[in-house]
Amino acid sequence: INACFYLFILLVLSSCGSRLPGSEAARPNILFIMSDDHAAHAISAYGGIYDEYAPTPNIDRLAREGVLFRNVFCTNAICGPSRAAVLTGKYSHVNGYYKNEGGGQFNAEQWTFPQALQDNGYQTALVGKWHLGTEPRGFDYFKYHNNPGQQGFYWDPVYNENGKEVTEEGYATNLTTDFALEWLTSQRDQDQPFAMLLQYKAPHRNWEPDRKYEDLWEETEMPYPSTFDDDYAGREKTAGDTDMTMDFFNRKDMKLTPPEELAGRELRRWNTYGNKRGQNVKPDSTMSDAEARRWKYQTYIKDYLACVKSVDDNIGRVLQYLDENGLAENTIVVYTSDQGFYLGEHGWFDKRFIYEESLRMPFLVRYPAKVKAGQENTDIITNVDFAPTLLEAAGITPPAAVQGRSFLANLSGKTPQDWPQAMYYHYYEYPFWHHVQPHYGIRNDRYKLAHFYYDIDVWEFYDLEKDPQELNNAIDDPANAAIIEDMKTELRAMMAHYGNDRSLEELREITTKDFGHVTPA
Ligand code: SGN
Ligand code: CA
Repeated sequence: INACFYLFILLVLSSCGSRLPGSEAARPNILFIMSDDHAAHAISAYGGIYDEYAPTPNIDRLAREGVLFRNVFCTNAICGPSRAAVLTGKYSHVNGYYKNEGGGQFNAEQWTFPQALQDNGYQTALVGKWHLGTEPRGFDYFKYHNNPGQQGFYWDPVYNENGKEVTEEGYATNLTTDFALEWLTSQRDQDQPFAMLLQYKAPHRNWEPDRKYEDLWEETEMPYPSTFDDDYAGREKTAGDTDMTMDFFNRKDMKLTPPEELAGRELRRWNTYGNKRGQNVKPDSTMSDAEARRWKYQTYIKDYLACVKSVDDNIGRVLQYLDENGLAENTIVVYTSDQGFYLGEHGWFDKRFIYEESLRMPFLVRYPAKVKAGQENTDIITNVDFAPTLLEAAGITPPAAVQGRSFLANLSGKTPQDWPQAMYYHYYEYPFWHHVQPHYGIRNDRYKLAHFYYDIDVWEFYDLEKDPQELNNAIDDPANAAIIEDMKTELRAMMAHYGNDRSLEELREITTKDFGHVTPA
């Protein structure tokens, strides 16, 4: 009887072991899913003009079962810099990775949150897009897109798998998920908590859908955003002078078929260089410019949303895997994207600007063990806050040099009294790609102030309550003078606080400088 009793006690203890606070087993798993260029307004849980055509039921499930964040913003809305900020919890001017083009390589010696998790007993893995040049550190396993430039291929992608180059056959979004699930199933140490970065190439340019989704909306005309025909009045030198309009889609983006006689170098040129400044790719020469513009938008948005559909399907696979393996309860699932994106708003594609569509990152968290389902949060949060938050959930204190702040309490509706009311933004890359002037700025819950400074000197101010689409630069409106003055002061204070109160001359040098290559460690 005694032996039976002890066995019984032992069984009870081991079965509730995973819930004992503070014990090793209670630490949550972390599944950080990040796609590339996925705008919040292309997720049905956020609401947008595409919801009825292209819903995202699996991402929406995270909103239903967790928290949807409305005001998560990117501190520098471009791929590599955003990823570096996420990993280090620090702004570009501190982590050193300012730009993609001429940005050099990420200094992999520096502190990152996956490294901290690994040092603290987590099993760590990275699958999919990395895009930082240097070899990832702090991962027990990695398999990342490794074609030149590390943007990743949609079809038959090349990966670096723990130092070995492999080409895999198939569609990247599906494959990346396969590899993630394989590692979760059979390669990790099941006795330790895991932290996985699952990072999709999709829906990045040039928006190649899976075969089964290629003709999904052939018969449909997708709706146009209300600012599609923006004439940039009052913003001629900023919004009005970019390489982000429909004119800058190339033939490959538009999936045009090359003439049969082309081969070799000619063929490659035809595909890639269809978008010299001002050149207008058209499917046939009889189309008017206005018709061509609409045709291009339709081609673009359908391909983009089809790529998103595969991302959503694959998130469904991952969530099902967690369900079937008893992992859902104690795993923190995050879904986000490296920045937002323009889906025809202001007549654009791409990102970079402090304006809403690219500034906002989708951000959803599900953590059933500790976080109530079905919440929405509107606190102003940025991508440097992710690292400290995930670490706090894992019971790890980040070093003081980390600039972000944990919003773990905010997940349960307990936003600290002194939570920041505004965020600081800074974009540096120019003129490639897309010709967006470097600028910095501040956004609070109602207003936005930005200074574009590279070869222009333009301030912009938007009252998001009166002008949510940011069509009216109200910098000279005397009614705003006092608010603008206050915000300039606050912006300067924030730049000093984060350690970026450099002169314009010094800032311009960052844009001009080719950071070259940091020798991989
Ligand atoms: C490529 C794209 C650009 C895109 C950058 C940055 N050109 O250079 O359109 O802005 O990536 O994207 S492409 O013709 O090669 O597709 S990011 O996601 O890495 O920031
Ligand atoms: Ca991106």
